[in-house]
Amino acid sequence: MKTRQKAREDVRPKSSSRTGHGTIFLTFAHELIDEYHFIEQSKSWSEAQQYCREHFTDLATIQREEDLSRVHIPAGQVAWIGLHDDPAAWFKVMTNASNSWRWSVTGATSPGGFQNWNTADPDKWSGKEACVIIADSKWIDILCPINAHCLCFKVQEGVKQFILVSNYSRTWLGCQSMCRQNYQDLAQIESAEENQAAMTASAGVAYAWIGLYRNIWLWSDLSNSSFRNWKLGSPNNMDNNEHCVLMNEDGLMEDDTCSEPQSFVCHEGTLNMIGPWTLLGLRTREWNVYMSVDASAEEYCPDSELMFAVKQRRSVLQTQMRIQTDLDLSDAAVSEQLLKLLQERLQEKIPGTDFKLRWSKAPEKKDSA
Ligand SMILES: [Ca+2]
Ligand SMILES: [Ca+2]
Repeated sequence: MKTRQKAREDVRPKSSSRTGHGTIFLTFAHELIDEYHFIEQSKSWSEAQQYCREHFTDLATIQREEDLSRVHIPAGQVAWIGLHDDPAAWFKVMTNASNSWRWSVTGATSPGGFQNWNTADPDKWSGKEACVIIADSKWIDILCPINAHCLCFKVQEGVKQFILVSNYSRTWLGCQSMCRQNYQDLAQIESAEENQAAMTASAGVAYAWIGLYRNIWLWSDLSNSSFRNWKLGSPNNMDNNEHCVLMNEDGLMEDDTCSEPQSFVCHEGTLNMIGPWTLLGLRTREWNVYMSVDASAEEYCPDSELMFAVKQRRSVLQTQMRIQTDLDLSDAAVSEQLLKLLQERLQEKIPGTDFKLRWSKAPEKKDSA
């Protein structure tokens, strides 16, 4: 705290420039920059997850291709990352996990949990099967881009009706689009009676798409990153037992057996923030802007960069900054211009972050310096 006080004094604006300054609060949210840590210890995927959650934020999430340059896996080695596809979420069950089965019409799983899987399914064969057909009443997961007949549904006078469109076959997405245009959606089947009706409607064909699908793979920190960088031939779900993802030195991903002991990559959300009373360089002939940051951060590093290091699970952090300026901030045009300048300056100082700035309420004038 002592060093912090010193840092604050060193860069505090001259008293003359503070005369008549108003103080306002600014709330900003921005994406944390992920720092990656390669851990050379042999652990199963779950053990690695636990380790990362204890020591850092979580197993690594890759948000975008640029992140790969900051993950340093030694040559010839592979390491677990946060991507996995736990069968407890989807194997013959309907759960609320985001990698579980859901219906096209609701985007949600069946509240009643009704399912009628074929004995051998869902097996995620080839590591890629994420859409469902009905074949003689049984449900089978297959590859979504395959062409099949479409079993649509609509609700008429409170009764669900299933409609098989004859002489027409498309991929799962193609059928979804056709069903949505002409009926309600691809078939949603939530009880034994409805399954019987769906079977009757599709009796003329060997199999037909129904509305069941899932987003296979889920990040350990529940991030919604859609970034995938599969190695050629991956995923392949060898022996129906590969539900966790390894990455190599080139950032290429493959699925493997979760219990296999491997090195791993953790990530840590880190925020670099400009410290107390740092002049942001917003200096014109007429005015200066200084800002301070409310010290809710866990750690303060009073080095020359005046950096906060914050460990945070969420990827968006909200912080309040106090702005001190002799500008008339009650003037909307002025405050808007200032916001824009601050945004540009922060983006310059902390590249790769996505700042969203907005003004919040102005508290009563208080000289806190
Ligand atoms: Ca299958
Ligand atoms: Ca594999």
